[in-house]
Amino acid sequence: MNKPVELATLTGAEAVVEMLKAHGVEVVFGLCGDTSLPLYDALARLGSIRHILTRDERHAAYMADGYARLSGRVGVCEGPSGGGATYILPGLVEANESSIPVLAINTDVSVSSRGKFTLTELDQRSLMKPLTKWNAVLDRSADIPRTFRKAFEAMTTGRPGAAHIALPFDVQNGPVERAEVWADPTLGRFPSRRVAPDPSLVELAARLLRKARQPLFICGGGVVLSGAETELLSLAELLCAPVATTISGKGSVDERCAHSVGVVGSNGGTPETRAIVDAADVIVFVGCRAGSVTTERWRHPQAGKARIIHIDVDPAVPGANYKVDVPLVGDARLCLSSLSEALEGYRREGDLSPVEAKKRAKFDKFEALARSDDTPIKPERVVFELQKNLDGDAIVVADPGTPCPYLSAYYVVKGTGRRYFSNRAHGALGYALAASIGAHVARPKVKTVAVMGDGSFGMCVGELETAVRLRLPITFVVISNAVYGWIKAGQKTGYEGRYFSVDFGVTDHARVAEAFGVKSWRVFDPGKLGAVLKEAISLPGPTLVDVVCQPLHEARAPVSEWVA
Ligand SMILES: Cc1ncc(C[n+]2csc(CCOP(=O)(O)OP(=O)(O)O)c2C)c(N)n1
Repeated sequence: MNKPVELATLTGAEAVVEMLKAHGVEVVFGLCGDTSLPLYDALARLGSIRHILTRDERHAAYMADGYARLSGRVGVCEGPSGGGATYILPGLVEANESSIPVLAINTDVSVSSRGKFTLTELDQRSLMKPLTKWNAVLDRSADIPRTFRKAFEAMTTGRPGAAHIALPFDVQNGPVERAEVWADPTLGRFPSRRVAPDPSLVELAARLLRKARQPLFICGGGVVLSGAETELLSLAELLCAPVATTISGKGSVDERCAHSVGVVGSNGGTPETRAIVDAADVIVFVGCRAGSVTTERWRHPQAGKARIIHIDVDPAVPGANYKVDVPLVGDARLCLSSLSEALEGYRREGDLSPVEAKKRAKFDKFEALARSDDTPIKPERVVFELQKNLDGDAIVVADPGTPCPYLSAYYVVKGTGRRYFSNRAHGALGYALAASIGAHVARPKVKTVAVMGDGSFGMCVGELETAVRLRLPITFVVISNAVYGWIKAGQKTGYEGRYFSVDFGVTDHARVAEAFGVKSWRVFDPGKLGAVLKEAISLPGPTLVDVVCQPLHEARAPVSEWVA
């Protein structure tokens, strides 16, 4: 029970709420528990922070992640001790590895109950340490203000990431001096406290770019995170350079523009986009880890074939995968604008028509399949009909399986900034539904769509209740094929079609969703898909379209090959 407190002091739980407010937090996603009762009472009494009750903590973290990606603010989620901590973990890991600032608070057993086999007791410090950018277990209520200040600073400066705070029951009830409750509100948004690159390295990079015959940008999530889209386009124009992206980098450049190559790599890239990478003699990676997927296991670009300039806010990234000619460590926006300044007076005469020709070839192949009336419905048709029926400002969230590679390759992002995303760090199935809820909360005026496989549906279906309870006008699209299709396709290409334990039973996802109160359709006929999507997208509440789709092992691979 909360004891009466003196005016100059707050309870620990009240101080937590005030510290969140001081950092500009407006919404918290989470799920209640015994150890969280003081925190819930403080949230109820102190008002102003909206609490979105979720149906499991994993999805609370995914919602916070989607919210952060769209709002530019720290996403906050919470859960109780024990299972609440182990369940919140997957979402925190994804956010941390994807450089998204998410703060998870798990309440905990009392400090005074530690080591007594107390129900739900767990070593939260050790559990979270390797998987977050920063974490702490509170032992005294007096430490609450500085612990929260440190968490926000860690999450939003440098490479953004996730933080975790364990908040014991008795710490929530102890006293905190009101005067200690203060914050720098700019740390509630990201990136905060941007850092500029070393000017001598900027000069070196500019010198290399002046000599480039065919420069190319490969942009990861860092461009959108930094809000560096304008600076990127100016530099690309100056150099007459094509701009390719990773999946997380979609939104770095308007994909309709002449500079845009689209997505490269083994999950969304095509032979045409690969050819553009292979043609470059100077590659500028921007906010991109040059990981296995983007580079098709470090084969495109081939080591030593192109000179490399690598821009990243994390000093550990340049040089991790390629011998780098110039590492530029700093905020992407500041690095790109410094490079433009260093290139003042220079303009490369170039020709983007080969890029245009490759893009045309890629989309010609796509459109031939997208217009097919074959059943089961081809994945290309789903992308095509979605593209036709969505406004350019819509937000699309894709799960792994069929959705991510097909949408990454062929869904054209019109405009810049975050309009399309997927969980590219760990690629856990069942992310998109919850992340779309967070995204919608952050940007309620635009249409949000989540596209998932039926494997993913099985892992997130419970949150349909949340969408119905909150009457969220999100459209969920299920690619229904009764198989873990991506893996079956891997068995086809890599193991001579020895299919093993990848097929599961058919579910009518529309009927399941109807039972939750979601207006739903099950579509077999490709000719009807467009009209159904149009209606589903236009309705004011949650809708679900279950599309009976061709499985990946029978489809034309959207990717150059399957690589692990
Ligand atoms: C939590 C989790 N477990 C396993 C995997 C490995 N995995 C990657 S894709 C995939 C199959 C996806 O199946 P589904 O969602 O039905 O989509 P489909 O590939 O059939 O379109 C699996 C099992 C994963 N990504 N995440």
